[in-house]
Amino acid sequence: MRSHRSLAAIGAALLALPLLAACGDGKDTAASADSAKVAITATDSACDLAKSDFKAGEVTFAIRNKGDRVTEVYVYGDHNGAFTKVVSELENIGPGTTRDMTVKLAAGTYEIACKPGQTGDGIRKKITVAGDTADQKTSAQPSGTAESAKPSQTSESAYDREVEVEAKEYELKFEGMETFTAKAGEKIEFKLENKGSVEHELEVFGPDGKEIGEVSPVKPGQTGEAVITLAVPGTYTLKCGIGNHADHGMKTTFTVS
Ligand SMILES: [Cu+2]
Repeated sequence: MRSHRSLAAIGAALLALPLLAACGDGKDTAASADSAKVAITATDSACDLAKSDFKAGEVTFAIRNKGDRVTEVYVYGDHNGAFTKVVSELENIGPGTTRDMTVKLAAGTYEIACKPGQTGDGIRKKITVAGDTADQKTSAQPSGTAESAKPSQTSESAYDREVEVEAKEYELKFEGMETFTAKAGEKIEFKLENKGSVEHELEVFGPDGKEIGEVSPVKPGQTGEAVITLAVPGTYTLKCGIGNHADHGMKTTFTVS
């Protein structure tokens, strides 16, 4: 599996390089826009930031994946003394590609994580943001309707922590939930990594049996996520709603206390 994947990644990198070179000569790279961006260079073993001290406000990171594996970059804020609160994230950054992530940072300390292979805690770098917290009114943005209208599907919305779930065949199952528990009221990002060869999804049902959110179908090799608030205590169920996957084992439960 692994060797198959890295071959694919190398293939993608080889394909992407000439394309990138072509783009670089073009008009997209307007000097004015680029100078304001902060470069993050991600490889399979490093996560290099162009700088680590920032002023409060909006920051655009230009993330370059120089590794062989697909990567993702997270900005973590402090949650009860640990850097687990996701402030922003950008996933599925292919080898050889550069993508931008814009994030609004209030004063404080954060960790940037590059995650080669899109799994685990990642390679962490601490950053410091100085300045006024007064101009950081995240909840008072001008007519901020878009985010509040669909909180469960906004990938950039903040949440308390995440859980990684892997979908695999055969036999069909979800991995990663074995020790997962939560406290009522926690807002969790469910992240589904499809390590199989067919599409899977992740539906979450509350203790009353009603669906409270889902990760929409994810293609093989991709990841998808949904932020879901676990409002009440009880036993929750995770299910893949595709075909008869749930009946064949792609179903599990977890407890919220
Ligand atoms: Cu499935």
